[in-house]
Amino acid sequence: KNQHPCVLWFTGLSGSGKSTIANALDVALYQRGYHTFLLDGDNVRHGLNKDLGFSDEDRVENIRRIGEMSKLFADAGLIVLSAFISPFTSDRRMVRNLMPAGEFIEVFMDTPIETCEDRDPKGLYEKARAGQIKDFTGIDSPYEVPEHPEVVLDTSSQTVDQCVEQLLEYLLERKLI
Ligand code: GGZ
Repeated sequence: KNQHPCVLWFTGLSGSGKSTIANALDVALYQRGYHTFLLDGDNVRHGLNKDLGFSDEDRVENIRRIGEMSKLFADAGLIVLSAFISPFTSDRRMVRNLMPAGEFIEVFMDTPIETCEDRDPKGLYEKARAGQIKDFTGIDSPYEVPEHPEVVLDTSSQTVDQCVEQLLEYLLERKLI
């Protein structure tokens, strides 16, 4: 199956649906015969980046390494799906600039923080509110909203299937798949 390498960069708050949508898109692309690679906290923060925490400095280094790694997998010809909060505009721009024009697709998960906090699948918002976790994104650590994302999704008003459909349409329109 013909495909053009690219990086789909999912950014948004904890609980905004980044991993869920990236995983669902990964499955949808696989079923259509495309070759993909998914990077998320589960396979990166527990391995390569387990020396990093959640200070601003460590987040910058986290995203720098993931950006370089995403580029390597794209160089291998894959459609790369990277799902990290990536709260800083400057870091997202740095990764964008690693890639040829049109091959970095910023996917902003614009799910309201109230929804993310209601979901709170790991109870992290509750702990952050109680002061048991410091530097939690959206509570006492910033999230800089993307200014020109290629795709905007909101999992409080769109189903997983609708989000996947929107992403597939984007990839088809741009002739990446
Ligand atoms: C934000 C945190 C924190 C703090 C632990 N702030 O929802 P999750 O649990 O499964 O995903 C979050 C993940 C964020 O890691 P990233 O590598 O995506 O962050 S960044 O891009 O900012 O480097 C959350 C969990 O780690 N987590 N502590 N203080 N999220």
